[in-house]
Amino acid sequence: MTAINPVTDLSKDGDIAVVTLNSPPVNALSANVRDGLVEGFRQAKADPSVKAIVLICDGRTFIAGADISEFGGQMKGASLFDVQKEIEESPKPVVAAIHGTALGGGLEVALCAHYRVAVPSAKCGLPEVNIGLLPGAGGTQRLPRIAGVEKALEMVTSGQHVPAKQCLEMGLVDELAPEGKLKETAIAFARKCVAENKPLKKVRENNAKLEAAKGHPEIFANFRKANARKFRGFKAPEANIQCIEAAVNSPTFEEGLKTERKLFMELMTGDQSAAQRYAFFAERQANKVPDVPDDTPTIPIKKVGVIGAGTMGGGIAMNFANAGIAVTIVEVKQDALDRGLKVVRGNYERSAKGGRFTMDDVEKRMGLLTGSLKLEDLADCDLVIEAVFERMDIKKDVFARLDAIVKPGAILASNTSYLNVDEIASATKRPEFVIGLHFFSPANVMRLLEIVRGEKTSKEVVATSMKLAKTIGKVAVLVGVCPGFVGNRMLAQRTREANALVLEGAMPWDVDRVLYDFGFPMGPFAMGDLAGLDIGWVKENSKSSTIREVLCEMDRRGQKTGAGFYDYDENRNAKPSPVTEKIIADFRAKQGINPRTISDDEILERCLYPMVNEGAKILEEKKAIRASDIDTVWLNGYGFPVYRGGPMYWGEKVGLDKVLAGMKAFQAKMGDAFKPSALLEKLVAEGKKFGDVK
Ligand code: 3H9
Repeated sequence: MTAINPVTDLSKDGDIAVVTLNSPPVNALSANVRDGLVEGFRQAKADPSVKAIVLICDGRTFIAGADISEFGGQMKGASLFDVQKEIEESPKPVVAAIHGTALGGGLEVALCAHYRVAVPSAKCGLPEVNIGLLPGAGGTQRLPRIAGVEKALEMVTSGQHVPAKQCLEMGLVDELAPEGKLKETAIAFARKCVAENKPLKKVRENNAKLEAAKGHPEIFANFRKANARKFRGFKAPEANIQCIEAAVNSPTFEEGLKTERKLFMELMTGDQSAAQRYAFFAERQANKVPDVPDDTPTIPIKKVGVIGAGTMGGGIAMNFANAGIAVTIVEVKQDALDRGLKVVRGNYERSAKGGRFTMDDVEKRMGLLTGSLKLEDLADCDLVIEAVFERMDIKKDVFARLDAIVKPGAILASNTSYLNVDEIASATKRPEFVIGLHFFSPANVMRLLEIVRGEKTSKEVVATSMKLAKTIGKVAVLVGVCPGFVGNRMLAQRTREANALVLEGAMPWDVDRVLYDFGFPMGPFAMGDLAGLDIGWVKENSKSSTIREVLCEMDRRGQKTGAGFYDYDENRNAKPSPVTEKIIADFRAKQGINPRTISDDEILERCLYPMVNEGAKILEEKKAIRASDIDTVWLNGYGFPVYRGGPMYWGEKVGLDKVLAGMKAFQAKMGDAFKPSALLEKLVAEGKKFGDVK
């Protein structure tokens, strides 16, 4: 074995050379990796005793892509194209051996090998679109040549990781290796190439699948149309489509590559990709808790209890069953329990019908769920999560009872979205085992989990919760105890301003349109209609004191009643409502408000600047570890457009000085709801950014 450089080795198995990469954590194509590959292949090719070459990776995965952290900086060493040329033009057959994931630049390297062998658990994909990019090393030109135009369009615009078996079917992989036997299988395959004198297949020369799409521009038109909603606001999907179009319509492979290069550079230097790359690293950074090191002991979680079988409780339970963890769901009444389990089954069956898993899997998952009417049945759980009514006295009562029932050493968690976790913990004799696990609705779908660390929560319980979040596929963000935590606390600012704007002269659909155009999936009023305007509304106490109350009193309770802020047709399409308009006009008149014209800019600034300001307060009070954690909350739980990076990132893009000046101007006109946070003032005075806050 020869060490080519610190991350690359060259060894031989008879007449087969093996180039092995070992660059943890994911063998990303950093300068060292690129240099090692070029040199490794040069030496293997120069050795006359070598007849074929295998490229394989150590560690948990094949190459997971270009090194994203290098983007935007000065590139050093060999280029990715140099690497590809060494491989593709090799006069000796090259076999790529894939395990883990071959992603982005990693798959683009593998596509330059003459053959590919993979273990069944491996996955291949071009996920660049998720960081606002396109595959910039020939991926958009080679993939349609091997997988066909339709499949390629789907893969590059979704970024999906395709399982090896499907890759085999579409020709992306030539042979499957038994699990754990990748290296020997790839070497045997290479030997077969030599023995049978197999051709040195170059994907770039294979045009048959492109020919089939030539003269059919409707393939692209239809694809664009079918995905218009999904791609709204994003630049990268369209650029990816244009590259595949170029693969079909360019006279040569090289011409197609030129289009790919041009569009790649446009995206790479653009704002959207910068924001999406930031979001990628922010999400991973959120896993790191400075005073809870990686080696903190964790509590094994084998059995989970969930209290409440409503939408929230059922959704929470599904997360654990999906991960193979047994769950006991406790309800007060049998019919509520039956109803809850029926909804869960219905959700699973829908997923199975959609092809996400088999009916066997439905039964497996349902088999992990046990219903009960007795809290006592939670005694041997390792973690119990309550999702009961959001009232402190009820929560405290449940926790006191749980404390007496559930075995010592088990974690007691609250799904509260707002209440004081320390006060809840005070109802128990084990406050160090109490934590907030704030799931977002629908809990089986939404990726965000706010983990609320109480004053006394132990490090083990924090570490266990963070690890568990990963097991159940959630993006976890650790937050501190304060009303509404990070997400809802900032949302309250936006909600207040959205309502105030309507009182002052805007219409709900004006506010919604501005926020929708900004990139949110829907505005606050459409959202209210969807969720139901009567959440938290009590008929007996209703005094027509807000427009929302008036709407509820008129039985305009949102989509479910066919009317709320908007009117809805039978397909739930929303239309601005003349009834609501009149309600608003009457309400303003009663309050003596003279409506004024409000600009779109004011709507946006009024809704978003106070959120940035509140985020600054959250940082100041150390209720979030870092600004990027706040962004991660908003990107994954509240539909903040990822191509704008999150509210804190966006605030910096706008300019913190501009946000501060805006807040001051609003404060002068409208009072102290707009009082700038001390941190915002300080950062602007010192010319610093949120990232500088330690
Ligand atoms: C590209 O290839 C462009 C080319 O087409 C053209 C170029 C000209 N770079 O996610 P994890 C780090 S664009 C740098 O927690 P998992 C990550 O930050 C790229 N670092 O693990 C984390 O670091 P830390 C296309 C990377 O097992 C650690 O690795 N490829 C990269 O849950 C572990 O990550 C992609 O977009 C990278 N490419 O998931 C794939 N990837 O420990 C992006 C990871 O310090 N990566 N890191 O926090 C992924 O999707 C997942 O990381 C993966 C593993 C599925 C691979």
